[in-house]
Amino acid sequence: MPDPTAHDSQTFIAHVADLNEKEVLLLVEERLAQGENPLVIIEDCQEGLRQVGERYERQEYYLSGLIMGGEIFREVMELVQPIIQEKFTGKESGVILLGTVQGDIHDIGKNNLSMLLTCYGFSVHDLGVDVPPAKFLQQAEQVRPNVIGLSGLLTTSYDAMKETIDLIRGSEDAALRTVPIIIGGNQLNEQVCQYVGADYWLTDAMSGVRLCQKLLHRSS
Ligand code: B12
Repeated sequence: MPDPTAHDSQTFIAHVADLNEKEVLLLVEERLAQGENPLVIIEDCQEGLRQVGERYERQEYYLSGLIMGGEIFREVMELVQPIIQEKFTGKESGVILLGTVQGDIHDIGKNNLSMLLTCYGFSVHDLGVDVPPAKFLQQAEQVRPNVIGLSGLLTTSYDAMKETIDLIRGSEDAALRTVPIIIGGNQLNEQVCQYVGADYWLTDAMSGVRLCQKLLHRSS
């Protein structure tokens, strides 16, 4: 049977890719009013931004297009966040250390993950963007997280991820030598995961929440 929301999704994604801010926000309001899952709206927005990125690569958009895309996503998040906070709750008790690696300032996806983890009850230490490997290590030693999440969207971020993970794995603190490390970002794959020495790689935030839940229940 055809999915009745498929048409809405396609129109919405096209408006995000075309950077039609007004239409995007109107459609978000409509979709929320129809009771649609806010996570699906975020997924569609992510796909729209992926297409913005492709247009930038083809030189159909300039840097301003990426900036505008980011701004539209921020505005969409303002609309969906209250509903997510109401709908998705939990009583998890683990500590997650999170940050975007050195040289990379993309934080929309990381912030999204941070918000979802917080909704589920995790205690999130978010170090922000452009985080040097030494700062990750120092904070990890201080916070003693159950899971570490590194975000990165640039291909040049892989070396920063590797450096960060090498440093954490070489720590004198035995717990940090085995703490689960997840890398996240749109462009990742198994090869990158192996290259940087992470335990897991993911391309969406909700899977990140589920994985943290699984890892914590396994260790408790
Ligand atoms: C918006 C955007 C920007 C904005 C970022 C604003 C911000 N505050 O983040 C601005 C304008 C600043 C920007 C700058 C640049 N950008 Co940019 N940007 C994008 C764009 C269009 C969307 C990114 C985004 O926010 N997506 C939406 C979010 C929700 O998706 P996400 O980040 O993937 O996150 C999801 C998952 O990946 C996951 N996740 C993310 N992190 C983590 C972490 C963990 C632990 C887990 C579990 C999950 C997880 O959860 C999220 C939600 O489900 C992408 C295109 C794309 N394909 O993604 C290009 C893109 C990433 N940018 C790119 C480039 C080239 C740049 C610049 C170098 C441009 C320039 N010439 O200056 C600079 C780099 C600046 C820097 N040093 O970091 C390229 C990278 C190419 C490459 N191979 O390296 C891309 C792919 C565009 C393209 N196709 O060419 N960019």
